[in-house]
Amino acid sequence: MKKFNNPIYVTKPLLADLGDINKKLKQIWDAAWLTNNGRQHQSLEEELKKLLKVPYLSLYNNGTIALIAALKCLHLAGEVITTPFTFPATVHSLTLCGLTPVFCDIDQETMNLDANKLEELITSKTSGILGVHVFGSPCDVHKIQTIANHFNLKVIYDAAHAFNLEIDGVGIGTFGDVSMFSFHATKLFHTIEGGALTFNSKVLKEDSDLIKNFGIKNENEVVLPGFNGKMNELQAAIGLVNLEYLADERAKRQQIIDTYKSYLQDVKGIKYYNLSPNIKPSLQYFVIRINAEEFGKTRDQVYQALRDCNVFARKYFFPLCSNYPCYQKYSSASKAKLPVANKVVSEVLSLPLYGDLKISEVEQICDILIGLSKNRS
Ligand code: T4K
Repeated sequence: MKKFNNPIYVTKPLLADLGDINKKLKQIWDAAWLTNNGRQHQSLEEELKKLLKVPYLSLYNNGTIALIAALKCLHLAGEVITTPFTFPATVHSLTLCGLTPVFCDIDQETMNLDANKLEELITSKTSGILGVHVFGSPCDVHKIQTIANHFNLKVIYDAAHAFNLEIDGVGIGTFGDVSMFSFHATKLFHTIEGGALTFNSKVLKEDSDLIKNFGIKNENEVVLPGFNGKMNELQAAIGLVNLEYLADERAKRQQIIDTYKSYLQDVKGIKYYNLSPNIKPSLQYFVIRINAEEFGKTRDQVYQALRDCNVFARKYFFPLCSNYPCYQKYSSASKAKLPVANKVVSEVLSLPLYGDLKISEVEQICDILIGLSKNRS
């Protein structure tokens, strides 16, 4: 197997031309306005509203703080049903807001909350459902909403992986009460650190803008307890510049994903999830699932073999949130109640995906994988 001379990471941030960034920096310097809803911030909000096809959007300094703000704006209490198969930020946000996470098992194919298992977890203490469009595969938004309406629950989506995702031409950020997007450096669209909330309700947008600015309404009024969740002008400027690269980055990523798929489609024991044609993909991750019996090697063996070749794939999202020591006390975290999630988390591997990745490098990664499948022990 051919080893790479330099490390290939799971992602590499989009690095815009420094000349373009300097032009934006000059505007910021000229305005002498660095944060607190400046011009760059206002422009980015407008641009993203259009791009994501949402009526209201509020920028944040990172996705986690945005999610915490969303939970606060919705005044949730008691229990919130969520997925164990996600980045720590999702479940920790609930805990940090004094809410009790109730873990629901996931769907075998989409790896999202299994909407068929939600109802049995609803109690008199349940106030909301927090779904994650994991790896940019959308949750069953219609079924979740029907259940939420029936039981009078709020719906929040962690759309950290779902930038630009659309279902039948409808922006993913319009489903549920609030959606959170992450603009971290590792995301296709980024502001280095950053995030946003999207809403259908003007009132929620106003509350969000207050909560991220200490609850300050004007110089004479502080109307609610808030914190500092503001995106600054440099972050917003990076975002505006990066938007100009979005179409090109998406095209390159689509080509990389197509290459992975064409090489791996017939490899026994490797599968990947295909989105249905009515979905515009986020192109954020390319995740394979390894069936150890069919492939002849476990996911961990494949992960190690790739590392030995200088390819740093990631086991997102291992370990499962329900298996963290801080969450084991909850009865919903028991492995017996989450059989699908506990199985899926031992199969997944996120392969390198970023616009700068050369097609020849993708082919080399596929050759390594194919070589592993042939060399069965
Ligand atoms: N909800 C979900 C479902 C999420 O996935 C996330 C974040 C959040 C909520 C929270 O949103 P934020 O508060 O972060 O906005 C990374 C990201 O830091 C994290 O944002 C992301 N999800 C998660 C899936 O991936 P790590 O711990 O894997 O990052 P790290 O530092 O290991 O970076 C991954 C690889 O990227 C490195 O191996 C190399 C490369 N890299 C990374 C950085 C930061 C670079 O080449 N350059 C860089 O500057 O979490």
